[in-house]
Amino acid sequence: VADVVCVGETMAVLSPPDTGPLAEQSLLSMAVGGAESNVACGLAGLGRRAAWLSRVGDDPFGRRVLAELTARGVDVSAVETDPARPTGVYFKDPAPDPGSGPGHTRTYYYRGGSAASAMGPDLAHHPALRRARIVHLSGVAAALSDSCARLLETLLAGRDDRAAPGPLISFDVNHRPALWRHARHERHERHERHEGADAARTLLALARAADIVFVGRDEAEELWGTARPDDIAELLAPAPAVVVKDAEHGATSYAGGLRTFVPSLPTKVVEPVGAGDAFAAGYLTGVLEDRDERSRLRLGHLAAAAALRTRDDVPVMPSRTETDRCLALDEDVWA
Ligand code: KDG
Repeated sequence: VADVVCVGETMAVLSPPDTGPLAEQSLLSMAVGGAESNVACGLAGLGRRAAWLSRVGDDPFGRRVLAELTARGVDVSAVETDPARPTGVYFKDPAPDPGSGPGHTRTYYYRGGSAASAMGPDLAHHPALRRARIVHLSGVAAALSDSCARLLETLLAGRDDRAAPGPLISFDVNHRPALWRHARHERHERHERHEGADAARTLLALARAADIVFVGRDEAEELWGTARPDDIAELLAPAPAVVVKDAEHGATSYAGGLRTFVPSLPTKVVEPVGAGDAFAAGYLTGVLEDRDERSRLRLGHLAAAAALRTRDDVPVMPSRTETDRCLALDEDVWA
């Protein structure tokens, strides 16, 4: 039985082997990435039992996704293969603008009508979810399709009664403007009203209903016009634990009436994609291990630093000997 079940879409990732612009490449390498399965891989890499629940196409990309996640120790036994829809694919452009340095990777998605976008509210009753200690979701899935948005709503409904039995729901806001633009465009084409595809409103409602919320200070500002971590926590307050991440500065958690800030680790940034997911994996490892807030945030930063140092969406996690050593450090030598 998995400690954490992560639900969302995972794609084949095609990216250039160096940092040149995508338009000038002739060879691309293939890897695997998806916000929620990145978290599952991070958890498995830190020694926790993680499963990924989703759908893939009956194609080489779907097979690659399943093989790679399995190799990283993630349980994919509940994943459904769709004979009619493809696995999503995305491309990375490391140098979208002339002179852009590391940290400016742009992504191009080819995932409309994918097998995972056909997930729907019925999946909320999957037995794997009932047995988990934590179910991890993200705002990416809410933008994929109406049925995926309804799946998230169904999974988060009922959390109004926080004392009700069942897994904790962890939610990473993960705002992807390109996906929301696409969702609005699709509705416009179908002559439907647009409200359901409004990122600010949808992501706020989902985040407030969760038990643990991860949000970047930048995305909170973009979505809700709120940039102060204290104000963001207040906005999301019905959620018992809110973690506001502020890039290279640090992360603040608001939980149990306590506010805890832990600075980020200074790290050379090779590519930022996947750092937020690694952070969530580290923090959730701390939750599963019943550690205090400071240790949860430190585990988050340690995992995120590993992701920042690699070009892959999913890094090799630090060893538990290394994390134990860092958790024991005094405040003044931590960062
Ligand atoms: O957080 C990293 C993810 O963004 C990446 O792996 C791909 O899931 C992905 C997405 O939708 O952007």
